[in-house]
Amino acid sequence: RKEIFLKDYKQPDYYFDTVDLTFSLGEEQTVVSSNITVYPRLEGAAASSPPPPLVLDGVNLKLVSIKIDGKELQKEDYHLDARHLTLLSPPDTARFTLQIVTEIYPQKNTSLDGLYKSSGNFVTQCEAEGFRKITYYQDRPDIMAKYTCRVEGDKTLYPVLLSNGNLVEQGDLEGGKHYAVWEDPHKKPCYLFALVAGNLQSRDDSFVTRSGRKVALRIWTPAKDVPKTVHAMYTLKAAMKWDEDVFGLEYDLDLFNIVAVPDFNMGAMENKSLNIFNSVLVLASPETASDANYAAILRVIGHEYFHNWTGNRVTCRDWFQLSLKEGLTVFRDQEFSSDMGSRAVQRIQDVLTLRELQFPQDAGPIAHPVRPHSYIKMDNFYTPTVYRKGAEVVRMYKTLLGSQGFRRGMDLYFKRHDGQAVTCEDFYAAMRDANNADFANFLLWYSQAGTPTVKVTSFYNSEAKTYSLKFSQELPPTPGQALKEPMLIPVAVGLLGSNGKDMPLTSVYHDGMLQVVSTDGKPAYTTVLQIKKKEEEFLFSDISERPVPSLLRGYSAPIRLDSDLTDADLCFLLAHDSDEFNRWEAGQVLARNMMLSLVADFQQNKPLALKADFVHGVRSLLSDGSLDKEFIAKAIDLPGVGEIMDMMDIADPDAVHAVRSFIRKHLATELKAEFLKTVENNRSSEPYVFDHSNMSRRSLKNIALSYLTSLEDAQITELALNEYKTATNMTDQFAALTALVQYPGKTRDDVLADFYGKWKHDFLVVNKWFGLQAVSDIPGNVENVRKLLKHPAFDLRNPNKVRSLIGRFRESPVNFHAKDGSGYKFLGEIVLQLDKINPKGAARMVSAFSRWRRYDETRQTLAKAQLEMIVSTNGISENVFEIASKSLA
Ligand code: HT7
Ligand code: ZN
Repeated sequence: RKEIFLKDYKQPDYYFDTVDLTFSLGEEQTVVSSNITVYPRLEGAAASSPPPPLVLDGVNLKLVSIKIDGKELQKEDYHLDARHLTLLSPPDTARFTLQIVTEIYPQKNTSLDGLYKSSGNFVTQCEAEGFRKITYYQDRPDIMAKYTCRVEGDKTLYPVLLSNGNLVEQGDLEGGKHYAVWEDPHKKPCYLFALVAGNLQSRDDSFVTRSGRKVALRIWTPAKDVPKTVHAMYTLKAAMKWDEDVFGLEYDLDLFNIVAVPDFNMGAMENKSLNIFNSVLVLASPETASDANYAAILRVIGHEYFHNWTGNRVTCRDWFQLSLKEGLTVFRDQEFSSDMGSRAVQRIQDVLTLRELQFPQDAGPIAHPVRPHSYIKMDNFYTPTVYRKGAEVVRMYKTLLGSQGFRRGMDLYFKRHDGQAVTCEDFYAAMRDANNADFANFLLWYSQAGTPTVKVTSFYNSEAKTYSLKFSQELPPTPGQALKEPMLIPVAVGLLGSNGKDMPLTSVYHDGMLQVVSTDGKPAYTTVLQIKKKEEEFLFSDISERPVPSLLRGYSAPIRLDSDLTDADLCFLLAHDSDEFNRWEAGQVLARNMMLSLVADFQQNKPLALKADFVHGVRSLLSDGSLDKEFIAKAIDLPGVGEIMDMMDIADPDAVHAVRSFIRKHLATELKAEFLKTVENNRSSEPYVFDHSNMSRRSLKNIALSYLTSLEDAQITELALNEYKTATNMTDQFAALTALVQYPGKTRDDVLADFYGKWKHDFLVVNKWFGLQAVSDIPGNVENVRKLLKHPAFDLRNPNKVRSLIGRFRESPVNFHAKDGSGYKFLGEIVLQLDKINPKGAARMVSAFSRWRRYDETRQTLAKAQLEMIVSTNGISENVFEIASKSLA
C-alpha cells in the first residue's frame, strides 16, 4: 500500500491538449476509444533524451489497443500492470497523438466510481480518481485539456445522452442505436468529465446572465420525479444570481444540466455543466421532504454551482490542495444560505456541525491538516477537516480583511489564475497582495492539524479605566506533529456595559503600540484582535465600568475558547449580547457546564437536580416574542451527547445519555404549559412554504413537541398522534413520528408501521424511516437494526440506505457503544460486507471506531478487537485499511 506525499509533487513530463472520447455503451461491456494530443513539458535543449516514459493510470480496464500517431504499439513498447500503462519510448516530437481503446464493465461496477449503472441509467463519477476506471489517462488535476465526447447507445433504453459542454451533433445509428456529440470549450481536468445516458426527463427553465446571455437550465430525473424539482430549479437560479451579485461571477456556457441519481457515494458532483446529484439533494415536495431536506438542497445546489468558478475555472494543482476548492466553496455555500435565510441561525448551524464532525476528527488518530501531508487513498480525505475547517480558514480571511478586502482578494485570485491548476499558497498570496496585508503565520492553518485552545483572562482597572484581555494559545499534538507553532487567530470582541449595550471602542494598546479601532471618527462596537503569538495582551482604554466581554463574536476562528466568564456573565450575555451567535453560545456554555457537572453526579450515584436558573432561562427564551423562533429552537436545544463526551477525559455515553434525558424530561415537566402553548401557537393549516419565517415556526413547534413527549404521558401521546395524523407536510409529520417513537410500546410500533405503509413507494422517505429506527436509543436496538438489514427495501449497494441504517446506528450512544460490544461487532461485520461492494462507503463507516481510545477500558478492548479483525482480514480495500490502521496506530 503506497503512501503519497505532498512533498513529492512533481510537474508532469507530458501535458494533454485535446481529448476526444467515444463511448459505445453496451449491455455486457462498454467500449471506450480515446484520442489524445500529447505534448512534452520540456522541449528542445531543455528536454531529456531519450524522452521520459509516459505513465498512464488505469484500473479494472481491458486494454484493446494502443496507437501512437496512428501506429499500433507492440508488446515491447509498453508495460502494463494492474494500475498503470507505461509507454516506454514516446516519440521525440513536439506533439503526438495517442489512441487507446479499452473495454469496461459498468454493469458490474458497484463502487459507484468511474462509469456505472444506477437504476438502469449510465452515470459517471470521476473525482477524485475515477477516470482511470474509464480509460488509461494521466489521472491528476493538473492535466487540463479540451474534451469532445461522442456517446453511442440504444435509443429506447437510453433516449437521453449527455456529457459536458455543448451538444454539437446528434443522430440515429443502425440497430436501434443513436449518438450525441458534446464539445466542452473549457479546459478541464479529467475529474470533471461526466457522461449520463438514460431514460430521463427534464424540467426546463432559463436564466439571463447580467451580461444578457440566456442560459438553458435543465434538471433531469425519471419522469415521475420531475414535479419534485421545483425547489431545485428555484435554488439554481437563485445561486446564479447570488454569485453575480456577491462575487461578480457569471456562468460561462449556454447550458447547465443537473441529473439526479439514486445511487451516489456523496452529495453531488460539480462536473463542468453537467452536475450529477444524489437524488436526495434534488427531489423535494412538501409531502415528502422536510425543511432540513429543502435547506440541504439549497446548500448543495448552490455549492456545486459555485464550483464552476471555485474548482472548475480555477482548479487544484494536486489533491493535497483539495481545500482550495472545497473549503472555499463550502464558505460560499454557507454565505449563500445565510443570505437566503437567517445569518445568525446559519452560523449557529454551521458551528454546530463543525463541532460535531470536525472537532472529534481533529482530536483523534485520523487528525490531519486542512492540507494533508500524505494519503493512501484520496477518497478518504473528503473530510470535515478539508471541507468545514477549510471553510473556517476562508472565513478568517474575510474576518481579517473585511468584506471589501476579501472581495479584492477573490478578484485578484481569478485574474491571476483563471484556467489554471493552483495551490493554497496562490489563494493566500492573492488575498495578501490585493490588500497589502500582513499575514504572518496564517498559512500554518493549512499545515497544522488540531483545534487550538485559546485561554482568555480579563482584568478591569477602575482607576485607569482600562480593560485588559490576556490571550494564550495552545495547539495540541496530533499524529506526526508533536510540536506546533502559534498561528494568527482573529478574535472578534465587543464589550457590554451594565445596561446590556455594546460599549464604544476607540483604541486598544497592544505590543507597545496604540491602535485606533474607530473608523471615520466613529467608535467601533466590535473589533477584531489578532492573536499572533503564544501569549498576547490587549488593553482597551476609556472603559467607564467593568464590562462583560463578548469574545469570539460570530465564532471568528475555529478554536476552543476557554474564558474566565462566570455563570452570571454568561446569563447576561444570553440576555443582552448584540451578537446573536454569542447570545446562543452563552446559553450553550451554561448548558455544557451544567451537563458536565450532572454527569459527574450521575457517575457518583448522586441524585440529579436541575438548577432553577436554568429552567427559568429556558422559560424566558420560550416567551420572548422579540426573538427569531428558529433562534429560540436552537437556544433551547441541549448540546448533543457527542459534544459533551468530547469534553470528558473518559467519554461515558451511558452517563451523558442519562443526563441529557433527565434534563429534557425535567424541563418538560416544569415547562409543560409553556411547551403546550408553543405547540398550539405555532400550528398552521396554511399550505407549506419554505421560507425562514415558516421554517422557524415549524422548528419551534416541533422541538416543543419533542420535549413534551419525553413525559411519556397519555394525553401528550394523544396530542402527538394528532399532530402526526393531521400534518400536511413531511416536516411536521416526521417530527411527530420522531417524538412518538422515543419509547418502546404499541404506539411506537403502530405509528412506524403506519408511516411505512404510507410511504413505501418513495425510497427517500423510506430512508428516513430506516434512519429513525437505526438511531434509536431503545436498549438492544442492534437486533432491530439487524432485522432491518433484511428488509426488502434495504440494499447494501445503495449508499443512502447504508447511511440511513448503518450510519445513523453509529450515532446512538446507547446501542453503538453498548457495553456488551454488540454494536461494535455489528459495525465490524457490516464494514467487511460493504467493503466488497463499495470500499469508499465502507471506509466512511469504519471511521466511527477511530475514537475508541476515548472510552473506558472495556469499550476500548471491544472496539480495538473489531479494528484488529478488520485490518487482519485478507483482501480488504486500501480505503478501509487506511482508516482502520491509522485508528489503531
Ligand atoms: N467535489 C465533489 C466530491 C465528490 C466525491 C469525492 C469522492 C467520491 C465521490 C464523490 N462524489 C463527489 C463533491 C463536492 O464537494 O462538491
Ligand atoms: Zn465541493
